[in-house]
Formats: sequence, structure tokens, C-alpha cells
Amino acid sequence: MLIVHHLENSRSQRILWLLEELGVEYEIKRYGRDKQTSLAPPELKEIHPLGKAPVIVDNGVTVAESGAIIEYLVHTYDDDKLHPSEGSAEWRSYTYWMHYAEGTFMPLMIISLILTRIETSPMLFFVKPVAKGIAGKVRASYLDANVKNNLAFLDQTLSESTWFCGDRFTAADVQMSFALEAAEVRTDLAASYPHLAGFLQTVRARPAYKAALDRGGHYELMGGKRG
Ligand SMILES: N[C@@H](CCC(=O)N[C@@H](CS)C(=O)NCC(=O)O)C(=O)O
Repeated sequence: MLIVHHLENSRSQRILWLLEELGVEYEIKRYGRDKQTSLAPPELKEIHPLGKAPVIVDNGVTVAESGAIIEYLVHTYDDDKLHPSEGSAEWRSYTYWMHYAEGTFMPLMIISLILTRIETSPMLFFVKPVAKGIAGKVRASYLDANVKNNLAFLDQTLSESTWFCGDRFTAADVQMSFALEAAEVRTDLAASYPHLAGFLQTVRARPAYKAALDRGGHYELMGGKRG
């Protein structure tokens, strides 16, 4: 039986969703985050040295890293339903979005989360303005413009088609969903990017997405929107 090592409120939720879309049976091994740091517990390192989620174990094969897991699952279990045919224009989009989600977009969301933590953490009163000043400079000189540029690019993409690789739902949409869910709680996505908000609505209406939520349990991403 395929096992998903599932950390609460994390990227492993999208793996449950993909498995529901594929109709593959799986077991969930659950891990809670540390209450103070939100980090994964040390037991996850027994499954993979980095101790991050998601990780799956299937027939004795351990696969980590969302994109690699999705590619493994599609390669092993998909009969052409959730991926375009290799070499097509849609395939090139498919590989692009599969890499873009974690390679380009998620680092921006992580920086945003870290800066919000710095801005909102309790600290000595005379240190706080210095910490906030540095965080503000990073936002103003790098983060804000990059987030805006990426969100505008994504919104434009989804103004041209329902899904990231055209009019057909693929596993690249599953990979991109977590990035947009993170952006939903860390940026002004809902108010300013109608096609991205619409994408999340469409995704959340899918029976397999709902089934994965039922299996995965409470799902709420860490926020960090300022103001
Ligand atoms: N690029 C990796 C990122 C893995 C990752 O950072 N996962 C987070 C969960 S969303 C995690 O395990 N966080 C807990 C920790 O860092 O201790 C992937 O997509 O699998």
C-alpha cells in the first residue's frame, strides 16, 4: 500500500488530492507541526534525511519533493488522464509549471512568511524598529515587485485558459494549487487577481479535492499578509 507521509497544513495535501484524482489507494501517516516553530517533527527524518513533507513510500521506493512525487505518480499510475502527450506544446507548459511552482514562486512565499514572522515576533522594544526596518527594506527592494510581477503573469496565463496547460486539467494544476493557496493567505490574490481566485474556486469544487480534504484533515496554511 502506498504511504503518504502527511504533515498537517502542508504541501502533502496536494499529493493526497492527486491520488484521489488518480483513484489510487493510499494510507496516510500523519505528523503534527511543532507548536512554537511550525517545523516538522524529527520523526520525518527517519523517512527522508531532509525531514520535509511530502514524502511517499510506494512498493519500497521512497520519493521526496512534490514535483518528483507528482511525476512518479503520474508515470506509475496515470493512463494519460492527467498529463499531456510528451513533446506537445502542452507538455512544454506542463514541465514549465511543474518546475516553476517550487523553483520560482514558492521561494517568494517563504521569504514573505519569514519577513512577517520577523515583523510580528515579540522582541525587545528597541530592537523591533530595526528588525521591522530591515524586513521593510527587503520587501520594498525585492519581494513586493517580484510577487506582483509573478501574480500578474499567472493571472494573465489563466485569463487565456481554464487550466495552466490549456483547457485540460493536468497534474501541473495540482502542483500549482499549493503555490496559489499560499499566495491567497500571504498576498492580495483574492482581491486583485480574479483569474487566480477563480482557479482556486474551481479547484475546490472538484470532488477529488474535497475527498482529499476529508482524508487529510484540517487544512489551513500559514498566513502573513501585512496590514
Ligand atoms: N520543495 C519541497 C519543499 C518541502 C517543504 O519545505 N515542505 C514543508 C511543508 S509545506 C515542510 O516540510 N516544512 C516543515 C519544516 O521545514 O520543518 C517540496 O515541494 O516537496
